[in-house]
Amino acid sequence: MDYERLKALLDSSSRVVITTHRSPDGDAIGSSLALYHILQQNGLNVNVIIPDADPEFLHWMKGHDLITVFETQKESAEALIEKAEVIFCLDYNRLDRIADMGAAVEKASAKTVLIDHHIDPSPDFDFRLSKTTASSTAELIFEFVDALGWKSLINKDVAECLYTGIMTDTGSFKFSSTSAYTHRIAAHLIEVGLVPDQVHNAIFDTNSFDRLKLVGYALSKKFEFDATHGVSIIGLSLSEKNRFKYQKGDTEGLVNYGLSVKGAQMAVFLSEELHFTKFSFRSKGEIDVNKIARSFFNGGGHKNAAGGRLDMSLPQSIKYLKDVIHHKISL
Ligand SMILES: [Mn+2]
Repeated sequence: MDYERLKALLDSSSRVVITTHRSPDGDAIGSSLALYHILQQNGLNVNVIIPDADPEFLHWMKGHDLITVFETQKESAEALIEKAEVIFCLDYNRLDRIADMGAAVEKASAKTVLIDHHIDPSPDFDFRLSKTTASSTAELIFEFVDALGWKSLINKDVAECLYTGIMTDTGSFKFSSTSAYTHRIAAHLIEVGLVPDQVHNAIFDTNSFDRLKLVGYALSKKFEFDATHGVSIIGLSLSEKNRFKYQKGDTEGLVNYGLSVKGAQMAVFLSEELHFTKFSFRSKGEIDVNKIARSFFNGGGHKNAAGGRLDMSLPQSIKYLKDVIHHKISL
């Protein structure tokens, strides 16, 4: 990342758009809003645009009410993208991953800035801060803000956004991507006024009764463990989700239960939608689910956490998944 050149560009620009990936998670929203507050404090006209709505447990973050949703506010989103001079792309690294919104960004005349920690970034960005070793994009936003000399602008609101990103992407500081630097950032965020348990409660202790029943149902009725291969599979159909009044985010983290079984090396969660099924993969150690998701499930992500999607029903998807596990990969 050429910080000098980027700083000059930001100094001479006024309109900035921040974008992130589809089905935005804590890191996507936390990183976007943190950067939003920092750039706004620098006098820029900033808009955050997300491809589709994010789960309710993220809505408390400061600035959230100003986010534009591409799917439901297409015209205004496209106008903002078209007029932007700089477009930030956070927590994803290929424009084709964000469908229609990616096409709009590609068409725009703005310079693009990638800040991301996923494997294999596309070269089509004007500036890139891409580190696969970073725990989260939020961690990279901190690094970016620090490098530009704006660390003193990180106030409590910004700290809450960054902490949310780091905490959710590290499984509360437990994944192997958590480094000494990750903890140093957390320490700094606490020093500027962040209260960790407040953020933790806002993210994790807001379960609806229906959500917990859905999780209980998934674990007791829809959970298979293949001890031979060390694979956990949990799949929910669309009608099952509807039965428990499914809301976006309700199945977040379910895949981690699969990986917590003794002897599990890989866990897969399948969630059926109207015309396709979404896959979440988690693995331990050397098992590379990014590669598996890329090769067989139209997806990708990180070595130990990835996603994918197939135009199949849940039963077809489970059958296909088992065929891959039994015949196409070695576990
Ligand atoms: Mn992330």
